[in-house]
Amino acid sequence: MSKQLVFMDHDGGVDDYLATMLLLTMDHIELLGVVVTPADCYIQPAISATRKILDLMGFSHISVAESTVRGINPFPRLYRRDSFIVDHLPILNQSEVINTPLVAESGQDFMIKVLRAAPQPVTLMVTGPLTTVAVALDQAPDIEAKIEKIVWMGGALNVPGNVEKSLEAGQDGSAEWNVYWDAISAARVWQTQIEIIMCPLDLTNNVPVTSELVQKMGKQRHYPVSDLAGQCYALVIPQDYYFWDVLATAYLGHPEFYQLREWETEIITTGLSQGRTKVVSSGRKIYAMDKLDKDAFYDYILKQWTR
Ligand SMILES: [Ca+2]
Repeated sequence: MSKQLVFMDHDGGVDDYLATMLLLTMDHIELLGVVVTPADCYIQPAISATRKILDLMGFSHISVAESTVRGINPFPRLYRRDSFIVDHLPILNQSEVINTPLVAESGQDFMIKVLRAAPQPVTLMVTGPLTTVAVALDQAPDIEAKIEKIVWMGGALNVPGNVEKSLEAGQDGSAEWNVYWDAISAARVWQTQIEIIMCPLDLTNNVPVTSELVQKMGKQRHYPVSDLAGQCYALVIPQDYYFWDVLATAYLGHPEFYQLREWETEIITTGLSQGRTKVVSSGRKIYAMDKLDKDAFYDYILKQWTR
């Protein structure tokens, strides 16, 4: 059986490194490349940490690229700082050199090149804003035919967003961060015919990262992956943290854990609700991950980190 072709576009948060690691544990997936979008991170440490993770997990033949797109509403600095911490974790700094290549071209150009060269349509796994995808589509509309589907962590359909009104004046609390960073690009992707399977806050709100689960990772006593995963989760345990990017990515491993539901939606790009993914009749059809076999998901995550 041929492997499922996947291209990863993440935005450098703690959750994004874990999602990348999870993808690398899936034997039926061939990862064609990784692009980092400069959103929930500072880009240099995010690129560096990503390459070190590929090295650690034995995938240094996969190239990484730096997207040079820009968003509209920056992520809070406090979130973005985590990229420096992960890049400095001892377990990622045991070697003098980084072997995973950083390509010379921009992330958006690399995405176009990889999609054009792929022998069959590719699944885009996107765990940050859709800006790099939108810019690539604008530069090379022909790649739309090479995108099998987009699996995306983003949006809030029938629950409040996670952009806090107290942090962001001019926002009514309806937006999810990955949309809010650049709602215009999300709307651009909404204009395509590409199948979109999104993992919205509606679902992730039910799947917290618990102390119990993180401590179980320690008890598994595996090295180095379980250790790295546990350190990443330990970093975020003081805040309310959920399986966002990891939950979206696990869909590629076990779609049968999820029930999808179709919605008609539009992306609000202006005004107080900018960044909202609004359910509207005769809007753009998307699939949202709606229900989850939570026990199976938690078991799967623990199992995948035992390496
Ligand atoms: Ca992310």
